[in-house]
Amino acid sequence: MRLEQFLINQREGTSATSDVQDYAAARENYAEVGVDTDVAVGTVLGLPISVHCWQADDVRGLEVREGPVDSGGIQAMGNYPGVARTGEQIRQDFEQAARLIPGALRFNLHAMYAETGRKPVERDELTPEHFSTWVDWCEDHGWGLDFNPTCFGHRLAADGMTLAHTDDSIRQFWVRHCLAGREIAEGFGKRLGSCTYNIWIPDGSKDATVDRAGPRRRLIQSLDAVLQADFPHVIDTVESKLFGIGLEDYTVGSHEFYLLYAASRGIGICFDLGHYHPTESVADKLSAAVPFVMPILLHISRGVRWDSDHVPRFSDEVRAVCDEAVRSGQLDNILWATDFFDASINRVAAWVIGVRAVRKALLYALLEPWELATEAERSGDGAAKLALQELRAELPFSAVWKYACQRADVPGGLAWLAEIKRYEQTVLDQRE
Ligand code: RNT
Ligand code: ZN
Repeated sequence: MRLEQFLINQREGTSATSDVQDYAAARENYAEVGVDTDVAVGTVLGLPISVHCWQADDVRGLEVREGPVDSGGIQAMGNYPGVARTGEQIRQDFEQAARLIPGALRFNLHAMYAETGRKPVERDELTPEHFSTWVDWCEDHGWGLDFNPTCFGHRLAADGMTLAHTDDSIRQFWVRHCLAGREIAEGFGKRLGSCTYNIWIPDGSKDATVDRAGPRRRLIQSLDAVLQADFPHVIDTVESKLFGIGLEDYTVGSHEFYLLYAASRGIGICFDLGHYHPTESVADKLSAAVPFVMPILLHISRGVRWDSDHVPRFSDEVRAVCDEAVRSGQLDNILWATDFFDASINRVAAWVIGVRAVRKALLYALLEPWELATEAERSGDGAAKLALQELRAELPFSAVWKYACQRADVPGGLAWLAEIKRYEQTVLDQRE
């Protein structure tokens, strides 16, 4: 079958009666293994996923700069047409994506998406007014809003150091920026409930680092200064990283550094799926960290060979993280967010694929016959445990997913892709 015809068929879909019958049968199958599908669907649709704004424009931001665009710290690869260039276009694209993603959403904004009219505004002078359009828009759509300081892509970050900089005036600039950001986050939180404020910095060095302690001491000082004020509506988190391009030898904010910093200061931690050694399991970190550090913010990403920020899929890694989040009974202490930027494919489709994959993996986790498997594990019946894990792949998951999509009033199957194609032709292709 040709792709075009296939997509038309998908849009027309199966009959609603057969979907209802499929779900009824699936619900019985799952009940036999002790799983209540109605509860799982209700839970999964209620879990907010905070979707990053930066997939829309390849992490360019909206800053009005006097000089040339400053690069450094982060890079998106590809030049697929239709990239959003204004706040208006980002909002339009996300509204389109959101129509195709089931369940509760939040939006996740970086400071460099300030809308300052035509005026250049330095990052340490940003105020809540520069983001008022974003907050109003989120409120109108019933989405929460999260925030991040932008400590990259700036002339004062060009040498790869920000909050850990040796030059005190540069370090103070970034402290002021992060403080201004927290105040903005407090405004978002006050208005919409709460706001996660995640600090990631690129700081590191390329080779043969001889002073690893100094930058870490300075980072502690900077973070303490940033976190001093009490902002009750802000959930503070810090995000570690293994390395950056051009900063391969040393990362100031390493995993140990931030995990211990967060534990000692009573703030949250962010685990990004692309920020560890390729065989290291983020899933296993959840139950290890959560007794000491809460909440855990997850940046769901997909590294291919390295921290490449590919679009997440319903992959072993994502499923393992979701399984662990559910199994550990810690869903209340885990915040779900996405973080990827693929500029080589339709960017709205990238959002839809990535966020649907996370939601799908969460539903898959909620449908695990976990009670039976733990009974097998506790009684030492390893074979039964393994067999139950295998049985998951034989249960009618797709009928439940389809039902969840229906309940959320978004298309199941690939019907959404036809929508994206239409949007590409009518909107994205018209952009220069
Ligand atoms: C970078 C971190 C960070 C960024 C965003 C843009 O490696 O993952 O989360 O992707 O802040
Ligand atoms: Zn991240």
